Amino acid sequence: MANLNDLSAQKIKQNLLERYKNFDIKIFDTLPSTNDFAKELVNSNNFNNGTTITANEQTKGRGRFARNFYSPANTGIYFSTILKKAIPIKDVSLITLISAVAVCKAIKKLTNLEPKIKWINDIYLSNKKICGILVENVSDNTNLKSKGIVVGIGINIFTENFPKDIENKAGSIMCNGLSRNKLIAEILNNLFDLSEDIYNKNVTEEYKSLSLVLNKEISYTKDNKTYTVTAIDITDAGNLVVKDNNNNISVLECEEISIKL
Ligand code: BT5
Repeated sequence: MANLNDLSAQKIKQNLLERYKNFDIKIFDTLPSTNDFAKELVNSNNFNNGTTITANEQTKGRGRFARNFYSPANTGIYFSTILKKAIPIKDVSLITLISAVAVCKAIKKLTNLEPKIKWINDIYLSNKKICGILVENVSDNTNLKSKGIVVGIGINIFTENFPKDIENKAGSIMCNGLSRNKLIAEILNNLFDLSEDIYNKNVTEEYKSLSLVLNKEISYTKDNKTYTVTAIDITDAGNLVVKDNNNNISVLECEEISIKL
């Protein structure tokens, strides 16, 4: 089964573009959460642009809204990289769009598979979730701008036995010979290239072209009421525009949506 190379900072660096070769890549066998570790580094001002924390296993991997991200040893990729950028807090959500595009492009390049994005932060392959992204901001002392943005990415590569509650939803890339080191490097190359200009409208277009939800019926719950609507657009701010049966338009910012696959 798994043809996973051992995680290695040196091998990740070998596959980074020349301009990113000075990134500090830290590898751990096990951590509670690479995002927690990275946020501590930002809080203590102990980081550079591109400082990246990778763990072979996470014991408390996190998703949005304090949900768990299952992160068993050896069969996946769990890492957090820090963008040292001062951007307005309201624009931090754009980094989620960029990260999703970066992951899809890297997987396509190394495996020729074509993953899709389920708005806003999940990557799917063959209708199964293979990756989740958690972007967290640490603000500077003005509280208006970011000091460091932590981009956490978890990808199932050869994970086969998922816990009961996600066994119907989760999947893995399952591509023989895929190197974790190369995939991490390729994602970092894409992510840092794309984050040069977070307002680049081509990224939104690319995100839309990779969308699993556009023009599909989706449902979401708000204030204890469930709505079934059609997803019709994604704005440059990363919001999802939806339309109900009476052609009423609403804009979703971060609600969890579900889609029948
Ligand atoms: C996410 O949240 O999917 C974001 C996950 C980010 C994980 C990375 S790993 C490195 C870094 N360190 C961390 O601690 N986190 C980041 P969300 O959209 O809220 O989805 C969470 C939901 O996905 C769970 O409630 C489950 O239903 C499902 N899930 C959990 N583990 C999964 C897995 N391994 N594969 C697919 N789905 C999973």
